[in-house]
Amino acid sequence: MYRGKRISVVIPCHNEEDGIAAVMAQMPSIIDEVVVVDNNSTDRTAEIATAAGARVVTETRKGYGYAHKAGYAAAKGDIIVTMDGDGTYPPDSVPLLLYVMLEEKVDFITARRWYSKSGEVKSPIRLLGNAILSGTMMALYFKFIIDSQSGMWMFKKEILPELDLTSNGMALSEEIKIEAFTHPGIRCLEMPIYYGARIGESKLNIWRDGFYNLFFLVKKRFMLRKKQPRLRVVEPIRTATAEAAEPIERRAAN
Ligand SMILES: Nc1nc2c(ncn2[C@@H]2O[C@H](COP(=O)(O)OP(=O)(O)O)[C@@H](O)[C@H]2O)c(=O)[nH]1
Ligand SMILES: [Mg+2]
Repeated sequence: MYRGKRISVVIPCHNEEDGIAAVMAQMPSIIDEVVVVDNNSTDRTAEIATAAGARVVTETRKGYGYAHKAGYAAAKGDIIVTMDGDGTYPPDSVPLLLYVMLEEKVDFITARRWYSKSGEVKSPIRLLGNAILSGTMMALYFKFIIDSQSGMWMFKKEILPELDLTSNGMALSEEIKIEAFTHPGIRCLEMPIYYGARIGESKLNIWRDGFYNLFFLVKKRFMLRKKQPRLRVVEPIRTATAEAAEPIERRAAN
């Protein structure tokens, strides 16, 4: 619980028995629940996650996007935070990101992998792939997001119905950022975080996922629907005479 908001962490996992316990061990106390989405694991991911205090939900349709969407549906919190089950994203940074989210009245924050505390450097091919994908996303959508492929973001659950998430695979990461950042009624921010060394093997198929994500960026550009500003509930101004006034709904100014 943080400032009256329940906080859920959603972690998609496909065979992360080595990483998930380490990630769980670092969860700060303000986290109300951790939802581990077991995506067709053949190892002890579910068992280890349960023992570490996570609620495990099963998604049998294989894919990062399927796993995320199952996790969002199961999460009970007011704010959902995502990260991988492999030790690369720091649970330690959740309190700071939450502080900024509530202080600045932001609805969606994506975490930019800034540099590794452990000194581990990403492979040149990953860095190049990331640069190409993020550059393409900026050019196509005119949004300044440096790390389009980050797996850590957080959002207020109330905005979920506004996000049109069509990807069932790795492209969900870029898609959710596009959907949020291009929405006129959703306030977004990218914030830097440290990242750590990966525990266990990467599940990414660099070439296949890389090219598919590039193709998806272009396809999505044509599919992107113009969205209306969000309906927000505006509290009435409390005066002595207007005590009993009902909340009124109106379209948000931005
Ligand atoms: N690639 C992939 N990852 C999945 C899938 N389902 C769940 N995951 C999890 O999603 C996270 C991201 O995958 P990962 O291998 O870490 O990709 P990377 O961070 O780009 O190296 C990990 O926690 C995976 O276990 C899936 O079908 N494909
Ligand atoms: Mg990862």
